[in-house]
Amino acid sequence: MRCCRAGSERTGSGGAMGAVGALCRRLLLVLLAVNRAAGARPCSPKYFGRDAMVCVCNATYCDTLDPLVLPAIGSYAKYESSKAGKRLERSEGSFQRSLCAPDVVLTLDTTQRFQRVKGFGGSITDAAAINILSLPERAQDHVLRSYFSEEGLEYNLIRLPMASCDFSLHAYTYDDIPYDYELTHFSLRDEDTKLKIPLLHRASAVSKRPLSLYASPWTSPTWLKTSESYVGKGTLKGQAGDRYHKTWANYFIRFLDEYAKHNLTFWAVTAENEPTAGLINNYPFQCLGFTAEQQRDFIAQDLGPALANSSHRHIQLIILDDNRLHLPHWAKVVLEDEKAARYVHGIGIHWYLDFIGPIQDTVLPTHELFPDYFILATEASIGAHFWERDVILGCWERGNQYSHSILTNLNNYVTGWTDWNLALDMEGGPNWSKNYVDSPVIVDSSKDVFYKQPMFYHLGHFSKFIPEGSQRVGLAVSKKCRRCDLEHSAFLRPDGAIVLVVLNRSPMDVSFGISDPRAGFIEAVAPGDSIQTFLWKQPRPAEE
Ligand SMILES: *[C@@H]1O[C@H](CO)[C@@H](O)[C@H](O)[C@H]1NC(C)=O
Ligand SMILES: *[C@@H]1O[C@H](CO)[C@@H](O)[C@H](O)[C@H]1NC(C)=O
Ligand SMILES: *[C@@H]1O[C@H](CO)[C@@H](O)[C@H](O)[C@H]1NC(C)=O
Ligand SMILES: CC(=O)N[C@H]1CO[C@H](CO)[C@@H](O)[C@@H]1O
Repeated sequence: MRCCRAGSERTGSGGAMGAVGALCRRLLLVLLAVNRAAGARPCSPKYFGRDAMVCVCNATYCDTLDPLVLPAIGSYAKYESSKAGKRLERSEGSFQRSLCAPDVVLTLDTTQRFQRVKGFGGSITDAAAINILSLPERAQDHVLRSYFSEEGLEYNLIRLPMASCDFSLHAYTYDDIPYDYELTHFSLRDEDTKLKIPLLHRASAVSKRPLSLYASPWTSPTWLKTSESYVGKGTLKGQAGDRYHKTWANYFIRFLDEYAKHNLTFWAVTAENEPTAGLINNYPFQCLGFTAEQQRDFIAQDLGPALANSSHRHIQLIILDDNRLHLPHWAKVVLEDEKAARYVHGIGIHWYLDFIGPIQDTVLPTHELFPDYFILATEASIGAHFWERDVILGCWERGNQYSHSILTNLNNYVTGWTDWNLALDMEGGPNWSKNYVDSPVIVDSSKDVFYKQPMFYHLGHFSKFIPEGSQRVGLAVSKKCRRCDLEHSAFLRPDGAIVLVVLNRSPMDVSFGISDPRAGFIEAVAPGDSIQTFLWKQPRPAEE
C-alpha cells in the first residue's frame, strides 16, 4: 500500500480530516459558511419504496447547487449521484503522482479530438407547460431554476412542438380553417400565448447560458392531408412543389414569424416529428407521413427555398427526427441529393427503437458518410413501450437508462441529447391519446409539490458540466478489468477544463484510476449504481 494514500478527498460538508489544527478547523468553518451563503440546498428526500428516492420541492423549498467553480490546479472536483441516495454531491480531491493497482485505468488524450457538443435539454409540450403552471408560482420558479439556472442543471436546448402533439389536451393546428392556402387565418393558440411563450421567457430569464430553441411539427392542418385527419396514415396531398407543399412550407415561416413577434427566435426546426409515423395504418396520434424521398423533395423544392427566402434564413434545418433505425438510409436519400442537402444542417434521432438499431450500424456510418452534418438526439422518454410502466417514482434504473443512452450517443459523434416532456403529472400526462410516459420532473398538483426523479440528476451530470462548444477528447481504457463495465466519456470545455463522466450501472463497486498526463492521477471508486462527473483544470491547458 505504499503508493495509495498520497491524495486526500474532502467532501463539501467536511469529511475525515485526520489531525486538523484549530486554524484548519476555523478555515473549514469559514468555507462552510461561504458554501451556505452561496445557497446550495440539499435534497429533501421522499421514498416510494426501498432505494426509490425522489427529491421533493414545493413553494418554499427546493434542492439547489452552487454555481460551478473550478477547483485550483492540482485539485479536482467530483460530483456524485447514486442509488444509495447521493444527488450531485460535490467533493474535492488532489491529484497524485502515481496509481495503486486499480481495477481499470482511464487515460486522457486531448490530442484526439472528436465532435463538438451542442448541448442538453428537454421539451416544453402543452402537457409540460400545464403541469408546471399548475403549481404555486414560487414552485413554478423552482422547476424553471432547477432546469435552467446556475443553481440547477443549466439546460441550453428546448424543443417545442409546433401546435399540438400527443401531449396536448386536444388536437389542433395553427390554421384549422379548411382550404386556407394563403394562411390568412393562421394564428398561435392559447397554448402558445398563455402557456409555452411565458414559460420560454421565464426560462430564458433565469438561464445564464444562451438557450437554443428548436421546433418540430406533428401534423399539418387536416385539409392538407390525404387522410383529412390529424391521426392515422396520411401524407401531404399532391407532390413536392405544388400548392399543398408550398402552403405547408409557408406554415413554418408563419410560425417563426409569430414567435419572433414575441421576441423568440429559433436555432433550428426539424422537417417533421417522426415522419414515418404517418406511414402507419391507424397511427393513434398527430402525425404527417413522409418517406425519405418525400422529405428530400419537400426540402429541395419547398421548405428549403421558403426558409432561405425568409428572414429566418440562418435557421438550422434538421432531417429525420425519428428513430435511428432509419439511418444511414434516410441520410443517404436526402443528403446525396445536392438540391436538398444544401438546405440541411443536421440529423435528429429518437431512441425508441434503439434495441433493434445498434448505434454502430446506424449513427456511426451516417457520421462517416456525412461528417459535416451534426447528429442530435431530439427525443427520448421512458414508459412509452407497452411493456413499461408509465411513471415510476424514484426509479434509479430509469436514470441509468438515460445516462447509458447519453454516453453511447456522445461516444458515437452525437452532439447533444434532448429529453421529452420537462414535467408530467402523476399519471404521466396529460395526454389526449393516453400515451403516458415518465419524466424527470413529476408534478403532484394536489399537494402543490413536484418530485425530481433520478433521471433529473443523471441528465445534470452531463448538462451542467459539458457546456455548448465542449469537444469530446480521447479516453483510453486499460484492458485490465474484465467484469467491471464502467461507461465513460471525456470532454475539453471551452474554458480549457476537463470533464469526465463515469457511469457504473452494475451493483458492484469498481475501483478505477484516471490518468491525465498533464495533471497526474486520480484514484477513485465508482460505487455500484452511481454516476460521477470529474472536473479539473490542467496545469498547461490543451489548445482549444
Ligand atoms: C416545503 O418543503 C419543506 C422541506 O421539505 C418543508 O419543511 C415545508 O414544510 C414544506 N412546505 C409546505 C407548505 O409544505
Ligand atoms: C421585445 O423586445 C423589445 C426590445 O427589447 C421590447 O421593446 C418589446 O416589448 C418586446 N416584446 C415582447 C412581446 O416581449
Ligand atoms: C421570395 O419572397 C418574395 C417575397 O417575400 C416572393 O415574391 C418571391 O417569390 C420568393 N421567392 C421564392 C423563390 O420563393
Ligand atoms: C390527465 C389527463 O388529462 N388525462 C387525459 C388523457 O386523455 C384522456 C382521453 O382524451 C382524457 O379523458 C384525460 O383527461
